[in-house]
Amino acid sequence: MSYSTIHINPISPAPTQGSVLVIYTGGTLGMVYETKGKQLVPFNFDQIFEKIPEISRLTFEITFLSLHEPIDSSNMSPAIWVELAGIIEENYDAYDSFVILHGTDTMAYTASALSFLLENLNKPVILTGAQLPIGVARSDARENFMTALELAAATYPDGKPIVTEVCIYFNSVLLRGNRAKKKESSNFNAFISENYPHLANAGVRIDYNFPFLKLHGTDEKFSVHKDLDTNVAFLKMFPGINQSVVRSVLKIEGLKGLVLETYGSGNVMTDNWFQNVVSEAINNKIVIFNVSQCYGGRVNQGQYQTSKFLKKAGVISGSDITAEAAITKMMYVFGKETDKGKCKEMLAMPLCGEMSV
Ligand code: ASN
Repeated sequence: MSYSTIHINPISPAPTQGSVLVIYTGGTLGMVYETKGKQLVPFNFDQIFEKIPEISRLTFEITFLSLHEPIDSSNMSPAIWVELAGIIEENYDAYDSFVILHGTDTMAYTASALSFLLENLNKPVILTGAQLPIGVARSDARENFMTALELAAATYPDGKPIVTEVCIYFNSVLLRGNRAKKKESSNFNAFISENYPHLANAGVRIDYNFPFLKLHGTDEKFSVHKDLDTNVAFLKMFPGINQSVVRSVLKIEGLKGLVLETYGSGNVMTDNWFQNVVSEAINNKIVIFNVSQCYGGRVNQGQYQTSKFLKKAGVISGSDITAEAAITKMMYVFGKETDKGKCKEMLAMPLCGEMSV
């Protein structure tokens, strides 16, 4: 894939403080209304700079890089996640921080995937986007983008970055990327993080929630994992789900892992047929990860009778992980490990702050 780049040197008389690489993937932020087809489509990223000229007033160096073909994030894929991780790897030493402009629809999946792929990350990777295109008068693009840049460039007095993890910045809040969920498509507050506090609130000042930020890591070398295994699936429980649906999903050829979206604190129906299908699947080496349909709270297998058998059968508790982090974690774990026992161990413990135990 080829990329286009634009460098922006600050016009401010203040000395430059650091460098940010902005990677443009598409999304509403950079879309225009195509009158012929009456639809929103991504446009070329060099027009973004024209729309936010105040970027040149920032006191750090910004370099723009765009995917050759910007996409609506509904077309996001594991191949592009690996590509994004590769871009960060290639540019890791040359830049102090990274901002990814991304559509909101799958931003939480991308943030989760990158949090696993970017191993021993010690620099900010901040995803942002918008609910309204940048050219629209009431667009949220300008504020989201400008503040994401400021957050990415923020350092402690010793020059170390304040943020050293993959985050989403949107509508005044900075969230841990693998704890975020898109919950809103009409209002500007698109993302929530029910099970982990905001990392920062951007009002007149930017207030960091220091106890909850990932600490600057050890000196272990930054590396990028590039193999994601997509032999995974979701199965969402609902009253009335029938045997053939459950059986068909668990019989998918090559299936290695299933994220079972359960009720409340990890509960499911206790019908014999359901218990048998789950046990058979586990005997056939399919890993089942129990994730709640609730946005807040956590899975506690065994708290109710309706989750006891899952624990007994060997279903892994997802604790308070989001569905987005759970499915991408499975792709990562199966791409990294072939031993099913090790995969289960990795799923059950937090790898980069995605769940509490
Ligand atoms: N469909 C758009 C996208 O995810 C939605 C947005 O960015 N607000 O690319």
